[in-house]
Amino acid sequence: MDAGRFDAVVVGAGFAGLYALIRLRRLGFSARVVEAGAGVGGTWYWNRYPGARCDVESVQYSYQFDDELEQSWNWSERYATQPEILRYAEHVAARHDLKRDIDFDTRIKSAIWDEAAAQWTLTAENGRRYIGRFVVMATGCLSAPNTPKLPGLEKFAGRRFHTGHWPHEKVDFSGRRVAVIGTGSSAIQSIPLIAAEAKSLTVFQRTANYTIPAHNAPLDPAYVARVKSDYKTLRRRAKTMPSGIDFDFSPQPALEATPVERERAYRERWDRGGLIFMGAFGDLLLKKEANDTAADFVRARISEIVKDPALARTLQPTNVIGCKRLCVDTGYWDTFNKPHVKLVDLNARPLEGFDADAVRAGGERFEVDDLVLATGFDAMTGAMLRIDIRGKADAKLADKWAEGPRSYLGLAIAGFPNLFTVTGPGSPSVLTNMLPTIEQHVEWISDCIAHLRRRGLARIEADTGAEEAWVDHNRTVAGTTLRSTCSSWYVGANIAGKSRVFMPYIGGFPAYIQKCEDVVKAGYEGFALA
Ligand code: N01
Repeated sequence: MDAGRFDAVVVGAGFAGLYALIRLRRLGFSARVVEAGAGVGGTWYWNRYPGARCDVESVQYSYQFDDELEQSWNWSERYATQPEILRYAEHVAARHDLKRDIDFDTRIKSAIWDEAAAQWTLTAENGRRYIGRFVVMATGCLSAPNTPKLPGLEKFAGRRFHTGHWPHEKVDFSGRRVAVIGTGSSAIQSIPLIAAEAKSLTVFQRTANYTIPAHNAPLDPAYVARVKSDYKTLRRRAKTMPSGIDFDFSPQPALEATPVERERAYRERWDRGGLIFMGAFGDLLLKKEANDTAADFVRARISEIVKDPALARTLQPTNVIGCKRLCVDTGYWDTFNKPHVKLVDLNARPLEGFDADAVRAGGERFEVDDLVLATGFDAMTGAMLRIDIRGKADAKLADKWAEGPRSYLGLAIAGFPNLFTVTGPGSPSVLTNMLPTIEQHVEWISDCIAHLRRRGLARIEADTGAEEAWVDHNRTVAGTTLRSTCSSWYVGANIAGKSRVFMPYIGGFPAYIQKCEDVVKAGYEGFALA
């Protein structure tokens, strides 16, 4: 069943896919977006678990390409909830009349390059075939849910949920005995709300995690008016920050401050709330001794909040703070003071299996009605590799990436001509505010396709040498920070058998933008154009 022939086929209708469609249309290209879900929004379409919200402040987690949208849209809270972000995505789709060029409920299963015709054929699970001169993979970084192989999971007969693939209708936990497996961001956001409803909650923790209070609140209209009166300056400042977030970052090394100064700085940021905590000093992610001072501060807060000292100790993380993605919460630690909430440390009591009505760990049976898997994603590469992507000489992307992803700038892959990745591995992506990063990539990609048209060229491909050099550079930069040192999804450690490679580019958004611009100025250096 032929869906048609397009200048570009875009896979995914999250924020990246929506903006790609807008840009390609504006440049006069024919484009089709193919989306597995029944609506737009990508990660915000799927992650509907209780408490899901963005940990980047709402005035910054928004598009900046559309001045009128920026002025007219009103976020209600400091950190937007999933339903509000989804409404925003829907609003953008309606405002730019995008849905007429999106095929929903259509999951792409393969993408095959035809060298002679210089085009891609994408085939969906429902049999629809799309021909595109270019493919834009807007498949997201955290969009392939990970259900680990837990022993005997299939025996569990109660209700089972995954935070990354949550039902559309409200899940009612009242009167139920609930188990949550995992203590990452999704668990930390959902646990307080599940606990508020459930008869009992048992949390199964493998690695204790750091979280900073959000201090979420309705947005002050005077603050919003100030932001809107000079949005451009805020956006410009944000682009000078490694994270792409207008952020109060102190370059002062923690180890040069006195203990009193450090305590004051951490306290002030803890009271303000959010990811900004890690901006207290410049060396927190560079030196273990510096990092320890911030980690000690958070461990002390856990001891203060959690009444039972033994429980507090089990909840205290021992690894580097900020090595795994820092979490932002509302009432997480305090939830463990509730008499109906229990913590099971899987290190002391390993997970043994499941019965129809129970989780078994450390020789004990924990009877539950509902099981919530907050076990994360096959990050950065999972969504791409769940598609059978074949480039020149029928080479499989899965083979090329068997030892970890290899990509030039996280934008293009040698051997896979005319295929672009938005926020792909090797780009700043998940280490930044995703919205500006997505916009920068989509603009680079669409400008590139327009450049090829102007020059009458049909094909672009990353050079193997340039890709190699970029992968090496990524590895070198990653090696300078503590972030590459722990078992996180950044390095693929959460997926059995996945190669351990630090996947996002950690050199910072400004350096990355500069590199992308230099490549263009030098005539698409590192690419072969034909
Ligand atoms: O997933 P995670 P997530 N047995 O991978 C545990 C973004 N996000 O969905 O740490 C037992 O962080 C695992 O344990 P361990 C954000 O970037 C953003 O929470 O591997 N446990 C861990 O505790 C975030 O980082 C927001 O030892 C197992 C948990 O499951 C990313 O998405 C909100 C296990 C998985 O945590 C992923 O977050 C939510 C096993 N076999 C998510 N396998 C915002 O605020 C895994 N675990 C924007």
